Amino acid sequence: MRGGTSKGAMFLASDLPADPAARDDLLLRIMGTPDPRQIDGLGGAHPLTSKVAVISPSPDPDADVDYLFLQLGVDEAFVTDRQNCGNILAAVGPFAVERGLVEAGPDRTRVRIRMLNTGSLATASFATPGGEVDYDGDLAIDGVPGTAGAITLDFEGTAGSTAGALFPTGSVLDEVDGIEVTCVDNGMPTVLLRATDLGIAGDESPAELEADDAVAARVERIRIAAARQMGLGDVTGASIPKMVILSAPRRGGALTTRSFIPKRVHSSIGVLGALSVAAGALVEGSVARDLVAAPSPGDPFVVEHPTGHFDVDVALEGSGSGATVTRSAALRTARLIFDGVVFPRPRP
Ligand code: NQM
Repeated sequence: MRGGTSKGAMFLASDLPADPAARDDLLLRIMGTPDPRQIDGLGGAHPLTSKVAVISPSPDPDADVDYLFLQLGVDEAFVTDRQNCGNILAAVGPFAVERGLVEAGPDRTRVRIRMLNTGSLATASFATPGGEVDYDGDLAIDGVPGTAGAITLDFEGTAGSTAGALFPTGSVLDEVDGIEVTCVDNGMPTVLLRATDLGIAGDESPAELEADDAVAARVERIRIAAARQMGLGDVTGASIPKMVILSAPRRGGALTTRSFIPKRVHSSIGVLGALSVAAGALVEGSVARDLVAAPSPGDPFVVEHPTGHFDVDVALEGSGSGATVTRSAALRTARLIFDGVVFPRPRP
């Protein structure tokens, strides 16, 4: 399924081995990892298309289904549950209906999703006329051609869900490797930094940024150091925290962003990444203070990214590192692309 601006393989937990090592070995062979082209599997040769969701009925009375997100490497043989994915999340509600885990309503269906990677909750709501998921609609999201049916995602408990606090260093502004950063976790541990502090404009294309070895090395150095301050330990080889480079908005939004996730540069921005950017930029005194064009209360926070913009609805209460998140929501679309039997590559 496509979920937002990502694409992944969706599985019922009951169809996979219960043992995580056996499950991960199978998933690597299904997706064609390790191989830069993932030529012998379902993966699309980019981290954004090398994703898996594992879904099961939830034992939690607050949720209908459990969603475990797994990020697979492309050319490196790893499977990690250390990060969540809010784009693939958009496909979880429709998948739960398709597989009969949730009964669809006659017009719309709400699916409460426990996100096992972080323990936080999301409620997805989407059209199900006649009790069937309607993927069609008129919502365009940048990074995906055409339009599709809107899926609303409302989040609860995202603040600090991986790093323990919304501002995990205890401050909204820190200095790392000689430059100011803001470390924030509103569902995705994220380090915000200013493009000018890296000597770049901030609206470079993902390909230009990936080709700039000096910037990539500096960003990685800052990531490793900032992660320690965030209590994440040694993140060498880990896919969190994400690094988001900020500059002033170019097209009427709140900020321009370029996200290192963390090696490749995102062609748009993650959902939880964007919720974290908004929280970090809305708090007074963060690294975004002289860049952000903050929206009026009630208006969406418009995150500009390489292929357009992503509007999120984030509200904070309180100030400084004691601020709390009172609302986190976003609109996405998803699509069922293929339903069938996959034949994993045999073990070597
Ligand atoms: O932040 C990519 C994506 C993501 C994550 C990544 C995501 C999110 O866009 O919620 O969706 O940052 O690895 O798929």
